[in-house]
Amino acid sequence: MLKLYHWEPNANSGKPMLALAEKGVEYESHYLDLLSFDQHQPDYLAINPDGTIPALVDGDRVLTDSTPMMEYIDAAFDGPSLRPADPKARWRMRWWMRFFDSYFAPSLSMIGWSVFVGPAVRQRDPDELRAAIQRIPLESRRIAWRKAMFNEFTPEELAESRRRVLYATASHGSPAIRSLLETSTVSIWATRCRSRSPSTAMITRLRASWTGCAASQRGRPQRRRGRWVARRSRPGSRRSSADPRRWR
Ligand SMILES: N[C@@H](CCC(=O)N[C@@H](CS)C(=O)NCC(=O)O)C(=O)O
Repeated sequence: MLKLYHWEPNANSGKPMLALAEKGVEYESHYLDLLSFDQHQPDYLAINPDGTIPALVDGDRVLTDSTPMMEYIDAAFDGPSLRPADPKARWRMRWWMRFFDSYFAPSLSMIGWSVFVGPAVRQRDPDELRAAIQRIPLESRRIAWRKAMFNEFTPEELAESRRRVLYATASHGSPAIRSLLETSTVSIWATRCRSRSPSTAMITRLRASWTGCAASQRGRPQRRRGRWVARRSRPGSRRSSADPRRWR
């Protein structure tokens, strides 16, 4: 069965999760806790040596990078087509994904690292954090984690990220972007996503399986026997076709 190694259903992990939900494809979910650095552990690096999430395993093929991963999911499996057939609309789809991956997402991500990821881990033992940084395979990620952990993003870096996020999401971008935003704003897109039942059902199910875990961490997915499983699974089981809570 298809295996997806992922974090929460947001950002890069959310992309294949939404595509799989829309296609109605079952998969085995392997949750990695990004804040526990599961993605830098040897058993996951054996799957994706970059140590980033998500990774999709289909037979003997490991697929990384969430955007081509979504295109793969759409092309490889039955179900509703997720990409437009019209060449101009397909160009626009790819334009958006490229814009998102190369411009918008890194900026949004820096803000996320600064206001959420960094503060979430910063109170831990600094030696433990430095050791965690040493285990990160990609230099660019070692730098990003160090800046997040030790609050080292400069005001200039953060200001530029905020400017880019505003430019990408507000309606006062360049004329070219404005013309795209008029018909395809991020908010219209998000609203459409939320109104689609397969996507909403996926997110609702996921959140429900972790309800009440924020304060106590109880019910939080955890690594067990080297596998990423939902804590509420039957002992020894993973989310799979044998599991009544399988994700479809
Ligand atoms: N280009 C990759 C980027 C993946 C990526 O940056 N994932 C983030 C989570 S959204 C990650 O793994 N962060 C943890 C880390 O770098 O240690 C993709 O699109 O999948």
